[in-house]
Amino acid sequence: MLLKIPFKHGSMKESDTDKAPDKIVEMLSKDYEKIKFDILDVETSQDLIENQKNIEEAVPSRFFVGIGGDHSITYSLINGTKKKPLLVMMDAHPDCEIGFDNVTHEDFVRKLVENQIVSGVVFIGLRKWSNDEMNFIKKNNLVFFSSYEIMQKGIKRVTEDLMSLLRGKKFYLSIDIDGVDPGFAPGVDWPEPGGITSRELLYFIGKIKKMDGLIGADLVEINPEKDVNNITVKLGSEIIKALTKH
Ligand SMILES: [Mn+2]
Repeated sequence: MLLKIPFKHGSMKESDTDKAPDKIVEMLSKDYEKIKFDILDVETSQDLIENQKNIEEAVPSRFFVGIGGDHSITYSLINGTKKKPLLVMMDAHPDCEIGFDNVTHEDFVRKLVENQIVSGVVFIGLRKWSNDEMNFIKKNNLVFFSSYEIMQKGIKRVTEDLMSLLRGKKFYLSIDIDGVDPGFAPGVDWPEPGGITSRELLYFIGKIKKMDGLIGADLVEINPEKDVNNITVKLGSEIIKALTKH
């Protein structure tokens, strides 16, 4: 089941990530594989509290994939599962900043940990963080595989290491498209050079998807207005296919 969540007000600057769900679903409908998806349009609101409530209530008990929108929606999606999973997050940034009252795409991971909505966090592909964020990661024993470590060990080895860490656990997979190198995914608001390739990401998802503990997933932060030749939207549609493949 796909949940379209065109919400962008968890972003700290003007953004067009709200246009991504329609673009990705349109791309999927043109795909020669002609896969049929069960799609739910989640009603979004500029009232942040109401918006969170709408997302939480839309979360089904079976496996789902949320399509954002900015990364703040992950907070409500995980809260809506009521399963306190481990969060596995592909991202260039850890999104653990301090200092916002509302849940934003810069601090939602800190809030997920502090409010005990997740049992822990494993970051994949990190390469840009502040001192506050790294202090928080260390203090809370959050695990991370930086993009540098992925280069050194190779995606296969890192995926195997992650899978042994996840065995027997309930987990949720969140994919911020900026975890991928902007050369492969240019349609983002915060490009960070030095990321993994789109091939590495699709390999990673293919392996992780087969694990029993995966309860839900999301794909966020694609900005179609900044895309080049639909590369990022197309990658987004391949990610959705990989996440929903049986
Ligand atoms: Mn993010």
